[in-house]
Amino acid sequence: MSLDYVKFSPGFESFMPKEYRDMVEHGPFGKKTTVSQMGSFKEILEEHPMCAGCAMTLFIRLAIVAFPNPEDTITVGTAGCGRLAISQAAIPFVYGNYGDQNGVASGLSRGLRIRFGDKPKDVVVMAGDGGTADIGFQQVLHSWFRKERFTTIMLDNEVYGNTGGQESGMTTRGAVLKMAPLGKKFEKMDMVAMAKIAGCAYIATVVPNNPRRVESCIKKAVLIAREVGPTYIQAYTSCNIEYAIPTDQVMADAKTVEDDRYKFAEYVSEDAKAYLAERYGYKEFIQKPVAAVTKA
Ligand SMILES: Cc1ncc(C[n+]2csc(CCOP(=O)(O)OP(=O)(O)O)c2C)c(N)n1
Ligand code: SF4
Repeated sequence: MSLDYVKFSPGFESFMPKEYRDMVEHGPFGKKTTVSQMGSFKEILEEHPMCAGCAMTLFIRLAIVAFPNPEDTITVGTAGCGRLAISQAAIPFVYGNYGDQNGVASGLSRGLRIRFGDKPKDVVVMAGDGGTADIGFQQVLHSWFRKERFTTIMLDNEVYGNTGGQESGMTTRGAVLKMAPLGKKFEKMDMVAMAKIAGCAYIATVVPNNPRRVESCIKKAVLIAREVGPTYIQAYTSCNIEYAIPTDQVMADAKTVEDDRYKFAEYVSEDAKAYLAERYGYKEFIQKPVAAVTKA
């Protein structure tokens, strides 16, 4: 997509559905909108068929608001709950076989660079923990080792939510689920450590409670992936159905889990810091001049 598509063909404005007119007139395309303005503009994702109170949906909504150039962004997903929401968004979504999202995104990202040259077209993968750490694991890891320049977001609800509660590699040890009644026997996989080993230029762990933080992580990850290297965000997005979290407790649960074992952490490579400072003016990464050492 591009801004050329997000407008009316001459003479057709009055014939377009209201939803479409709202999107053209009040949507975020070509503007700088932030999570703090939510409620005052037409969002790219407004309706979805996911369970009431699902934290994954809130995270996906925040992530899409945070895309630096939504009109030039393509999302890639796979089987799992998340795609039910992502596919409702008014930006392109590519959906392949279960687990092949990072392979698809690799080809897409390379193809877009050949086709559009210097004009950034951002590719963002959003997939569940099963799709990322289990079934798609090999493709995820290899895309990172190959230094494919796109963002991978794991929607980590620590279970196969869409198929009724099987354990995943990201389920914590001992967790009892509908289809893991004896409790998980192995540790939660350390995908952050693997992302570091594989050379991701930006890695963050977040929960959806802090929208500004989510926004900041997504923006950095997408910008860095344009030129520096692969980026990875791991988001705790609880499944209130499979973990029996009352809907009014979903955010409280996220806070407890964040304090306990899902602390916010961010890794930015030195190349990525320099890039964000020089290209996008990130003050926190501007190198301070080293004070001259004077000999006595
Ligand atoms: C090749 C293949 N195997 C199995 C499935 C069935 N399937 C659909 S979603 C899913 C699990 C999804 O779990 P996860 O990736 O953690 O996402 P969540 O639903 O929890 O968001 C499975 C096994 C499938 N669609 N395709
Ligand atoms: S099953 Fe779980 S992850 Fe899937 S939509 Fe429902 S609450 Fe969200």
